[in-house]
Amino acid sequence: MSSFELIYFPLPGRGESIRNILKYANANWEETNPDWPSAKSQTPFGKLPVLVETNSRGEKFTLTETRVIERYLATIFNLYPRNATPQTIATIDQYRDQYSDVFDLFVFVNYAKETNKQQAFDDAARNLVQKHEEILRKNGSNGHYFGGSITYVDISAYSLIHALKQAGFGKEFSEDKAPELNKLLKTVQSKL
Ligand SMILES: N[C@@H](CCC(=O)N[C@@H](CS)C(=O)NCC(=O)O)C(=O)O
Repeated sequence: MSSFELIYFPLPGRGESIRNILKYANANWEETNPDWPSAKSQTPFGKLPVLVETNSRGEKFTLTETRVIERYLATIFNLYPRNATPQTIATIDQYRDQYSDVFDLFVFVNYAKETNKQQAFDDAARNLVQKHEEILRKNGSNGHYFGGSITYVDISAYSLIHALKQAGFGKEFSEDKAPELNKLLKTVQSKL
């Protein structure tokens, strides 16, 4: 049985989906908030989050890149559908990656204070909501992206939308504009 250390800043950001996947999977994990930037040179690529897995023999496996970490955890904790085809896996990853476009723009506006990117954020968020509402409706309006149970994209979407709402960037994700996504938020929240 492995244990996990998530190294990240003490804020939702890119770490929240990893936290929630570990939490949902009932993993043995802890979080470390390093001194930054002094700890930067000790990370593999100078960026956070970093995940360190220690297996039962004490061997360590270190991984960085948010979405790669999410997919790795989804693979080992069965958060892809059972017997998923490569096409299903790619489709689920595709839904997840679309959030990155929106989240990167959020980072520019909220942290780098590039306010000229606000319009691009609003447009990307509106576009994502429109497309993803349709995907969720086609799956039966059951609060999941795929089938009738949680896959990791449900948890990632929940975590990222939650982080956007908390930071005051939730306008496009309101109940009236995004009823299906809000159903997903409630579904995931009830299972965490
Ligand atoms: N492509 C990377 C980007 C990671 C990233 O930009 N992390 C930020 C925090 S959210 C960071 O480490 N910033 C501190 C720095 O660059 O010194 C990922 O998705 O994980």
